[in-house]
Amino acid sequence: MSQPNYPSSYEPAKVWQWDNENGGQFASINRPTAGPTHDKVLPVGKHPLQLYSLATPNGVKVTVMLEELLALGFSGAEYDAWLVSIREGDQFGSGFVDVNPNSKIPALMDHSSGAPTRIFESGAILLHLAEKFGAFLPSDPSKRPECLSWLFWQMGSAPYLGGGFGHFYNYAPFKIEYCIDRFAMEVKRQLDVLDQHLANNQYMCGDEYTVADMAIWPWYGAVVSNNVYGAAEFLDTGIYKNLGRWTTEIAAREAVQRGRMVNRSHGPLEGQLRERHDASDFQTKTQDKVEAQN
Ligand SMILES: N[C@@H](CCC(=O)N[C@@H](CS)C(=O)NCC(=O)O)C(=O)O
Repeated sequence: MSQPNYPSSYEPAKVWQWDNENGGQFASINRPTAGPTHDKVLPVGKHPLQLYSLATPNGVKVTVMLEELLALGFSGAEYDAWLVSIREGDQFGSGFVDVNPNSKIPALMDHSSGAPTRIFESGAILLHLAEKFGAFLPSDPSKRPECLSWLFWQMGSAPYLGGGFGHFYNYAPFKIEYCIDRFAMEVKRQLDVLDQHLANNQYMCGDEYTVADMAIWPWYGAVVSNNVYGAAEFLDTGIYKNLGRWTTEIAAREAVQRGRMVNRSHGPLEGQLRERHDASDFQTKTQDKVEAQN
């Protein structure tokens, strides 16, 4: 066997020091401390639910859920979606930090019951909405734990996909074989977990489409359809046939297609609805139309 390419010139210092120059393309937003960097009041719109987010996989989970709830006829799920530009550092504004002390999208304020309530972490937001509306989470005690298990599986697994594999394969300033090998191995294992499960289940929790699908699809569906990291070939995702079938099936849902557009500020202009304040915005406020008016 050939010897892997392990660079050995780096020796960790006794105590780690923050070198801002060393942060790769996220140097401007990454820092080793928490809390706000500047004062900024968050806008509040007219709907009960105020979402502060961006159309990354973590953000899309929530906009898909809200659009699915609205499609089912839950008018209480009407929402204003405000764009949080994480590359500009909006997540460190004082108002945003008040809603999420962890400074990450998505973050939700629920104004519908008494005092406004904050919810952060996409899993908590999905669960809050599922419980609030009694939808997309089985109530049957023999099914609910399975759904919660997959929901929390996503929360624990995706950081290896995004922060591990995606970072070192796509974003790191140079390729480190050890890191890419380690995380490619783990991601392929996760893809196989999903593929084997979906061989015998239409959705993550059997025949019912739930918050578990909404949490998992934006990440793992995106890898399979080559929408993140450009790694579908490298990971040979075509071999995961059941995962591919599920990915396509979910992508075809109208609410999913709408949810993907909300707070999107990249890609084709007609697919970007940077802010959403009304259902009609999908027809009138996509970025191609906004720019045509200017
Ligand atoms: N576990 C969190 C992860 C959220 C997260 O990592 N959000 C990213 C975008 S996908 C973010 O806001 N990053 C900004 C930063 O790290 O400063 C969740 O599921 O909500």
